[in-house]
Amino acid sequence: MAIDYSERIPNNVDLADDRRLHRALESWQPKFLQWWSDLGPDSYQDRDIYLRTAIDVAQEGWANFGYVRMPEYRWGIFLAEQMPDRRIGFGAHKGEPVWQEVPCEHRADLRRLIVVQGDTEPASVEQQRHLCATAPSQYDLRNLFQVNVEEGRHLWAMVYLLHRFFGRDGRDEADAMLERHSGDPDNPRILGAFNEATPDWLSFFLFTYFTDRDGKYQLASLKESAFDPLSRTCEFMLKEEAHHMFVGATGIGRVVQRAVELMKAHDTDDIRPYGGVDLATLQKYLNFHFSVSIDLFGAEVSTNAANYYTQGLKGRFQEGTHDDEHILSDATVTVPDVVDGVITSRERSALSAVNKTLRDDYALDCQKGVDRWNRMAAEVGVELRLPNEGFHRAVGAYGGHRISPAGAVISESEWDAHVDEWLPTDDDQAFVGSLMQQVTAPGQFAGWIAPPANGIHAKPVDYEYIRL
Ligand code: BYC
Ligand code: FE
Ligand code: FE
Repeated sequence: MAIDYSERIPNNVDLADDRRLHRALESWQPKFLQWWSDLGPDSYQDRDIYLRTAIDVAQEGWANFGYVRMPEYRWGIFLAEQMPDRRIGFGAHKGEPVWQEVPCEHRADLRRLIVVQGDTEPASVEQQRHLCATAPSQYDLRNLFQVNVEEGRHLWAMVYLLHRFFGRDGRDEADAMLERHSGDPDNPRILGAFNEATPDWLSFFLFTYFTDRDGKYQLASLKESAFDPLSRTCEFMLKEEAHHMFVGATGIGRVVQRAVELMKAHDTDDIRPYGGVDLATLQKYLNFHFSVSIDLFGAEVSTNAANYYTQGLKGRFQEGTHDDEHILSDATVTVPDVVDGVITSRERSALSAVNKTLRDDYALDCQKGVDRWNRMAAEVGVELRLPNEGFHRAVGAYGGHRISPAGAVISESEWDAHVDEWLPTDDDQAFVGSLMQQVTAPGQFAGWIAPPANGIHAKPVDYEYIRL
């Protein structure tokens, strides 16, 4: 279904036919724009940027590329096509028709899931606000802005659901999305990783690789929802999400490529004097981002998650591909436990452990990119690794324990003695910060990162992605 761009709020949900909803969203729109101007990218707002805008929700040809100024980006409401006769795929209501309205008894839980999801979207824009001052190239700067406008659109996606289906509470929640702020001590974002700083581009690439990938897995689980409008909106969000993870995967790949080139040219691991990110430092950054991202999956054993599953609100990753009854009535899985200073495991019902199952799927996906980077790193005899899943954790079974990247339970004093080898130190961050010099001439790249193999949308790498 094509999207009507003559509307002030582009949409494919017949907004014009619902006067009240239309008015409510039109009164939220200026608050969003004010937020974007206050806490979105802190410069370049008046520049023409070569951006992709969704114009259709079809499989092919859904996006249009052209120059837009960010405040004029057409943020809108796009749901994937409704599937005729779609049935609930799991849980106690399996086989029943999906819901087009919110059943009373599931209202609180659905609202909570939508609010948690929605909260992450503007949080990431806030976290990335200052990066536009230190971009390694015009190509990268454009990608940052693409990610930012789409995260803004993802907020719109959740705000639509709140306004359309949750009445006054929903409108209040939509307002609160613009009132909590990343890292605000008084009114922080809901989930941990979204209150961390993204101070430099190395962090940005790791964030889009690891944290946007949590987005992929959470959205994919919500796409299974019995609440059809949520399912359809997540399906379309996932399409946009692919590019965010591409930015991360190729960004880190280019950092590794440059590091390997410098290591070979100078025959040393210590490439800092030559302006490269040494792979030991990259490993520490990776340790940090992986650990805070796996915290986003919640506790391994969660009654919340079990209830969401049984009620049909949130499924597993690609629920349809699981070869079982989709009820999880007597299946068990092993979950980790830390007992007397060792990591052990115990059997738990698969139903109570759906968070852990999703996290395992996620970790396997994370490993794929690491393997790809390692093909380059192998040329210089280096191997990057995901740290043990217990390393540097705050949530779930590992929370409150000290665990090394290799998976040993250690004491507080051992932790203190080694933490500087495992997580970025102030010095590491200062060094990475010192590399972050703005490069904006088309086709030019900062020395710490290799150019990409291809430009955006079949344009050359030295294309004028931003009219300066
Ligand atoms: N930080 O029962 P549990 C994205 C809370 S990213 C702080 O295990 P549950 C994006 C939890 O809320 C995708 N608090 O939790 C990426 C609960 O609180 P209550 C975002 C945490 O509910 C990049 C309590 O601890 N989407 O889209 O099973 C850029 C007990 O925990 C954390 C979603 O998250 C934490 N890390 O699972 C832009 C999907 N973890 O109830 C965008 C929606 C847990 O005791 N959310 N808590 O007050 C969910 O499905 C679930 O809420 C969670 C947590 C998976 C997050
Ligand atoms: Fe998003
Ligand atoms: Fe994203």
